[in-house]
Amino acid sequence: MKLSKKMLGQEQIDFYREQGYLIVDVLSPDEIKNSREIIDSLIAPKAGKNGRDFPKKSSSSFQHFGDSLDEYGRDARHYYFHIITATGTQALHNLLLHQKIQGLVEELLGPDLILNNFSLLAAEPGIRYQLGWHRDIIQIPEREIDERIFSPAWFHNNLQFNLALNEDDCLWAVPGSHIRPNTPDENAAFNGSRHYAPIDAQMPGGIPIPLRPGQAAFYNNNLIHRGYATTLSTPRRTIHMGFHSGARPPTWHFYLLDDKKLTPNYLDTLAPDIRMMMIRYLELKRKYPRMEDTWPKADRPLSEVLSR
Ligand SMILES: O=C(O)CCC(=O)C(=O)O
Repeated sequence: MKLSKKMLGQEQIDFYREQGYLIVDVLSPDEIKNSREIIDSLIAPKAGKNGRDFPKKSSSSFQHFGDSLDEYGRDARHYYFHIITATGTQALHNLLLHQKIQGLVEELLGPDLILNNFSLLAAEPGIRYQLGWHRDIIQIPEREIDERIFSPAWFHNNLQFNLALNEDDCLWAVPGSHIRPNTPDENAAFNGSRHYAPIDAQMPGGIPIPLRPGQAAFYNNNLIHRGYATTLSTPRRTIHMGFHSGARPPTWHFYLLDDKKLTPNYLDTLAPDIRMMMIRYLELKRKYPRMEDTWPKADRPLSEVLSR
């Protein structure tokens, strides 16, 4: 499925390993226009023209539950849609088979990609978006977070990326933080939480990762990162995807995709390649049914989790 030619130089791969993120030009102008039109047909008619037109003020939603497409624009907030099984989104499935995307993810992560997240991040101009600084370890109970997963010894079998269809400067990150535990200053900013820092926390070393239309920021989601914009000036239309390599056991992110929605009726609506992708997901879910087994336990060697 991927291009046979390598797309990344060693310098870019080293940058990704050391800094935890990498920005790459991915989509052509036609692909950007096409995806934007599909998304606008799904959500724009229901949105206010401008953040001030929204009926009520509200901050961002809790991303992991996901919003429903037909609710877009009800509140003055940023929306997070899980779109793989949402009605009417099939026209966007070409992005799941995009050769350059597949090739880049394989070069950064490994072979035999399994999708675990296909979402849309959207908001209108005028919206304030504030998601606290975090690592994507929300699924792990705070007392079970083992800092060995923030080290080069841990192969983090997950990669996620933001693919911007408009200018997007909402993603922020602390480069290099994915392979080391929090510093004392970062712990102070987290203010006692091992999940989310308070919304107004100043995170030392945090930088914006701005994207132009068509660019993707690939990132290791053990990185300390956040979504943040004081006031959006451009509509946010960003595709967000996560993969892991089927060559190794999955991480807790694998369970973000709701397999209960992958019913035989739903699978029948899919093009053959996408159906196969979902069937591979279901097969792996049968092999690794329990999310709680995916993170190391403090009293056990890392190899026990890695060699499952
Ligand atoms: O780009 C964003 O809004 C941040 C997304 C994020 O923090 C996440 O998916 O974990």
